[in-house]
Amino acid sequence: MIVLAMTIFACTEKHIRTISPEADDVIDRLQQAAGDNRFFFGQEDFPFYGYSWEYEDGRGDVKEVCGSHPAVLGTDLGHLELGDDKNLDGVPFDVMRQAIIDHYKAGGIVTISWHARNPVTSSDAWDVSDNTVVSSILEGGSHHRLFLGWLERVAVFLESLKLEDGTRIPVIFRPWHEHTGSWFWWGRKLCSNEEYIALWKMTVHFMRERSLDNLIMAFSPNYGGLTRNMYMERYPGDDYIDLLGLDAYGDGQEFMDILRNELNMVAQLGKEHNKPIALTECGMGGLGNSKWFTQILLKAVEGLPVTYALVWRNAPGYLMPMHIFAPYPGHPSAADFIDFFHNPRTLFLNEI
Ligand code: BMA
Repeated sequence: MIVLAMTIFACTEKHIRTISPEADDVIDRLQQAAGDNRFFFGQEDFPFYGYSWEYEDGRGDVKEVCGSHPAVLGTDLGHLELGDDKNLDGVPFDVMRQAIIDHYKAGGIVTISWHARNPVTSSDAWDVSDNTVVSSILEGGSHHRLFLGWLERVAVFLESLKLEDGTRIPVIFRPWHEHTGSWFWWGRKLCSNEEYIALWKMTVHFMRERSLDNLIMAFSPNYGGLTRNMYMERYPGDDYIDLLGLDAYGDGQEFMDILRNELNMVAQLGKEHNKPIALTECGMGGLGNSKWFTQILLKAVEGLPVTYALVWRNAPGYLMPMHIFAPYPGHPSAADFIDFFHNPRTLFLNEI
């Protein structure tokens, strides 16, 4: 009773957390995997392009290496806020919607991030030249109205992710990520703790007012020098967050030791708050270590209840030759990746 009274006190009725059975099922599947000492493998943008191809139905670098697509499809809404028909990496939103539907129908899990442009300077998400951006989009701020229009476009897209029978596809939605760093306009040095939390609450309330109960909200600080206090000081609260994440890029023993330490801390928090935990982004840019998957990633999560690990995108080589996070056929780490695929702990699309 006390808990219920506090929840109602914390938000108005239309803002109360409701979650669809399908979204609840995803949370259960995540927890179940961790309980079985397994985790889902994911990659950003894997159905859209790879190192040497773009937009060819059914293709995927990971699939061409090990025979299965990743279990988790990650993608990004950046530029949707502008009303564009393609995202910041050139993915048409119509193609994205169809890929999300197909992936969900095949049994996969979907996660979406949002590299929103800077609403004050009109530059990109990485424009950190102005530290009043978050305050100016909050209620009463000069750009609040503009920003509500951006949230509206995001809500319309998320609402459009449904099956023929109208069932909404559950999505692990991960806005305002890596806020413990200061490289996005919502980062640590760019706004106060209170402003950051208000941004989250405004985002979640907006989606709840649109009755979007298919969202599993993910919190994902960046790894490195994180104390428990730093992880939690901008936490919007258990009523706003459904999954505790960590973004971590790197290689080598020191990276692995720090990562294990911080994942341990996140695991402890996950237990205390009863939330699944995940490596919401990870990888080694350029994949220069041909054993990264078995010697770094597998070892970093060993014995920890990490529910999924998502590596970043394999950008087309002619655009960004070093922007590779999973092998393609012929890549030096392909053999190691096949071992990773066969490891009983990893879950790919063909196993679910
Ligand atoms: C970054 C890079 C960028 C990309 C962005 C959003 O880490 O991959 O090239 O635009 O993510 O996907």
